[in-house]
Amino acid sequence: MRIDVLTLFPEVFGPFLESSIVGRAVAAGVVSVRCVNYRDFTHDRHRSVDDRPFGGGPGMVLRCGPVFEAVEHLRQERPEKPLVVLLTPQGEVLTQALLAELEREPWLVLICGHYEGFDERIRLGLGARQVSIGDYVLSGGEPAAMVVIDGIVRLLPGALGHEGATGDESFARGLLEYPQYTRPRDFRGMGVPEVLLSGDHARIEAWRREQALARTRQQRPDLLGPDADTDDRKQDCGV
Ligand code: 6GU
Repeated sequence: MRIDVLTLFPEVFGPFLESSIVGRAVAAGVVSVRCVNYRDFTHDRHRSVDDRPFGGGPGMVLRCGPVFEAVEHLRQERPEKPLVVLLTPQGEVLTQALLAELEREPWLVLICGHYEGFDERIRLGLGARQVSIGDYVLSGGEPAAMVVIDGIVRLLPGALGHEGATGDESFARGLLEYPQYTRPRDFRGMGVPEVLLSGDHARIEAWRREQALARTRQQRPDLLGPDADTDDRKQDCGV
């Protein structure tokens, strides 16, 4: 998979792209990520990427020119069309389902915004999909682009090293994860649930399902939907 990131701050992606799962996937050629500074596609003396909004009001708006030219520059390199994603708090909120959809794209161009927003013609003219990472406002789209890249890369075949692991995650099934323990059995007086030491796989499986559901009910009842307490719904969740 190929991901191009259009950003005014390419330097903030360095350590992120070199570390952990993402770093390994990049090194292994599972994904290729390139950062392009769209300020390089300005033609004025001040290299300006923003301007005041028509109609007045506070803040500045990202101009069309540099962003269009940067995307056109990238598109010259390949015959296919990339999926263009604008990172903006106005977008569709990112979920595991959306990550799974994006993972199937061979080529993504992620555009990080700044200032008060994008000129609307960027979205319209580039046919871009808008994505937000949650209901809060960041000063720029770069952290959101890293969230999207991390979430996609770990789904790519060959990225995690233990295939099949991601499909089994409880988020993929609409539930939070069950509690996990590792050695030692006693840590400062805190023990481990007996069932996990029992070696009884059926009991362990049942306990984990029960814990995942109880946790989801307590922390994120919204994931269970409005009928969370009915037996039907429990069956839908696979518990
Ligand atoms: Cl994608 N960008 C910005 N600037 N703020 C956000 C966001 C994106 N998602 C949530 N807040």
